[in-house]
Amino acid sequence: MGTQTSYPLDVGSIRADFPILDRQIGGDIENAGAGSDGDTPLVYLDNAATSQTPKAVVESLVEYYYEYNANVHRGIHHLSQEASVAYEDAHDRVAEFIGAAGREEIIFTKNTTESMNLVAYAWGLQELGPGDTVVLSEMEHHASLVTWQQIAKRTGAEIEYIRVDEAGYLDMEHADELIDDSTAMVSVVHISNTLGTVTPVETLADMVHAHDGYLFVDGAQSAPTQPVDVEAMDTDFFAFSGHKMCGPTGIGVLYGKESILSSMQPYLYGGEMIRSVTYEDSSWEELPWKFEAGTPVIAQAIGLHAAIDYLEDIGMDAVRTHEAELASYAYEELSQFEDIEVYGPPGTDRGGLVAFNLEGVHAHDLSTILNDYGVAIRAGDHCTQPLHDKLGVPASTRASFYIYNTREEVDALVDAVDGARQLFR
Ligand code: 7TS
Repeated sequence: MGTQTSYPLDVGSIRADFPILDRQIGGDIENAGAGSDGDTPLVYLDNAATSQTPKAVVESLVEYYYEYNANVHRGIHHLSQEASVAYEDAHDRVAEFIGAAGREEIIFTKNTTESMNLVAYAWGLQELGPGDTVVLSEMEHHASLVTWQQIAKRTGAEIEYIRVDEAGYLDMEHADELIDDSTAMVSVVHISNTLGTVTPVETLADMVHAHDGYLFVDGAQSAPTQPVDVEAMDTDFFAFSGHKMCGPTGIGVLYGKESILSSMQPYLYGGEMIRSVTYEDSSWEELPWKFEAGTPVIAQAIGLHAAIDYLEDIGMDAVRTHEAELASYAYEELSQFEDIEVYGPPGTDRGGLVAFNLEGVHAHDLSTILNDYGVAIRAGDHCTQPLHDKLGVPASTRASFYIYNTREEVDALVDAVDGARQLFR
């Protein structure tokens, strides 16, 4: 196995920013309690589910709570002013990070799932009806698939699925057939969290705009791992989660083109999102506040700002190169075993994750053995049940990589998988 270590980024110093990576863990999942230690070094390969948090982000949260914790927008006092400025700055920072025009196009939500529900409810319920289609792909996460299914049921719209071919690529000829004048929305995952496939979203934007429909790109796996430019992509909506990109849990982002967001009704009603209220009626605040009802995710937004600073300091191009190298190395190494099936396209033009199955062994059993080796991966359907049905398996095992992972950790994964193979044979 190769152990050559030339990285596009300084993994050694990055790892020092993540104290959790020094943990030694125990093999006994059933009896694991918080902080329970063992003697096996942690190999954390579950980054597509959630990434670890660097000191700089934790410190930004501590600073907020210790020094300027206050509610935003309403206080005329000093702390509220500081918190408000930091909260608004976080919108600006996110806008800059993804190439949006400004803070009016950046709405903070709880996560990618809520960003999708916001558009599905606020735009979908208002705009969709019988005769309209919503075009998804066969590799959508449930966050998109389930949400659009429900909105379609309520509005009489129809869902259509763009095929994923044998190799794991989106069938763009099929996309061209499906997208027509009835298409009101194309909602696709940017990088599949199961196959690692990268969707050609620019082409889909052209296709759907030619028919006056909209494009929603699920960036949950792309925003953390590669440079994103929503204007170059020409997408109408884009969503992602802070917790998959070194940020805290509890914050997601919805980007929307200002012209579309302006015409949409609010999703949640209450304080903070109104301009004026009488006993008879109410009017709405400007963007993005119209969509941020109630006390917003202040600490989380400050944490996300720090996470973006951290990632951009490393450089998103370097993050992408690192991810692609580790994923293609893992893909090649795992493919060498004749009893292992690896899913999704090979090569480096893919996301930083690899899903696979060991013949005759359930993914959950495999993951239990891997845990004995200290290797943390995800086993299950990864919220892509219909895609697993299509692959003909109930579940898969998935290793996903991030900035602090090394080739040695890929070797540890492959050794552990090999150990499991011997055990089960
Ligand atoms: N879309 C994609 C492509 C995802 O990978 C996920 C989370 C979501 C949407 C939803 O994100 P959330 O932050 O709202 O939960 N994916 C995974 C995963 O693959 N394992 O755990 C969560």
